[in-house]
Amino acid sequence: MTTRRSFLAGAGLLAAAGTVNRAALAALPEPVIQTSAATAAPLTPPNGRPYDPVVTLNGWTAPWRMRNGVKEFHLVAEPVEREIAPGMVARLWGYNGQSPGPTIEVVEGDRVRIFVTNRLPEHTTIHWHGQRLPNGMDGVGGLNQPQIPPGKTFVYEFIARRPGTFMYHPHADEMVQMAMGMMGFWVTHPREAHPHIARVDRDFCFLLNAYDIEPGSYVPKINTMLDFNLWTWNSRAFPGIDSLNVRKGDRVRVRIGNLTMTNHPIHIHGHEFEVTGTDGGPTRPESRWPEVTTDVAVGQMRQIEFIADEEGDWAMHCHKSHHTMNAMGHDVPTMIGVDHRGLVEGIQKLVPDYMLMGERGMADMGEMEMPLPDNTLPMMTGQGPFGAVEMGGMFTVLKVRREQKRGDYRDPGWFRHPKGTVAYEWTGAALPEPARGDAAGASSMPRTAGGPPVEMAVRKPTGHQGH
Ligand SMILES: [Cu+2]
Repeated sequence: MTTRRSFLAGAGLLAAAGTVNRAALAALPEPVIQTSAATAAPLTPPNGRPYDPVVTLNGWTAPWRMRNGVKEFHLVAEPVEREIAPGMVARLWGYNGQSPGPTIEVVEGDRVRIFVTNRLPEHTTIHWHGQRLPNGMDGVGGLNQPQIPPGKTFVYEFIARRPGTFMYHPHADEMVQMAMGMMGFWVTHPREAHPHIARVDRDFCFLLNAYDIEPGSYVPKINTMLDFNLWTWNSRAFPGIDSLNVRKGDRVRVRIGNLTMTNHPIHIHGHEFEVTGTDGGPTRPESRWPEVTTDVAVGQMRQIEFIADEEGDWAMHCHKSHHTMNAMGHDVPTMIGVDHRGLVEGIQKLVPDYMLMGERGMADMGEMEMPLPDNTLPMMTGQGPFGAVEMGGMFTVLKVRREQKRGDYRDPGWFRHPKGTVAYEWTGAALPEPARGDAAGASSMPRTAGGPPVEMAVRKPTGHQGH
């Protein structure tokens, strides 16, 4: 983590010239700027009430300054560079050097003061999604407060009244500012043992977001409503999303918020979980049931919990298959089963790089070295111990290990499967050839005796007869 001391350089010069009230200068906490997209270690609270801190996937928690019993944070809304995955950087808007901004962690009952400095080229606000707070602190520009003009700093102050899972984002020029990546996570920990909030061994959080960035370019298209091409968790796409590394037997919580324009059914392999909370608060235990997929709708947050009792490398992903792909996946025709022998060779005489995609499915694309424009991710990518992992986008791995130490979040590497526990090739007697071909509709629909062969009449659409 780097602290950009130069941020206040302007004010520092003024101070040196003796023209600034030192008390006023001291009143603004120095913003902490993050330049890396790595997952930071959990931030153990240095003061205030104790709590078990969260881990933000490919993110970090904002440090605070305790001042007369108030937790003071400083968020700087500014243009940032975010590595979406190795090989691609996006020019986004965010907070304190990254998109999303830092996670804010406080304790139920804390008085919180957040300084928000606007370094964007247009005005902004911050809305504290899900919080109980005075109406004038809710951050809807024009409705509850004047917009924060570029260059100005506003102060939000309220008591974190309700423990739970929240997020923050602008409520000013929302379509643009959220399409550009302005958002962050907020966790309010319970102040004491809570009947509906378990203590957990690992507590992860991330936001679902999406971008439309043309291959080879850097800035998202901000008018896109549906046709996004980068489906991300905390502005990272697989294989750029870190794995969730846990110890066998851990009680694991994952908090997820959705700031995209569509729903995401989040699926975990090898375990069942329960939804233990939403942005409305902890769910009552009698309302919970086991799931392996939970849908997180637009503007919703879900907090899921499970015991990680199966060792291995377990996929964790959005179950919409288009959301586990990166850019350029949309305009490809379906070519499965189309016979185009000779065609590619013919075209390659004219266009040496030409290749036809998808003749036998699209799995080849995971391994193919295709010429790509600069600053673009392959459609699906990532290497596993058995070869290419044909995924991109909203995909990562839950790594459950017996030998992972308590509090150790480091990646343990690939799982070493015990002998005889991996799917294997059958090498016994071959099966007979399947009987097919002479029955209409294939073997599951044998043709009944008698009757004429089936014929299909195809009629051209009206208006296109052409003669
Ligand atoms: Cu999805």
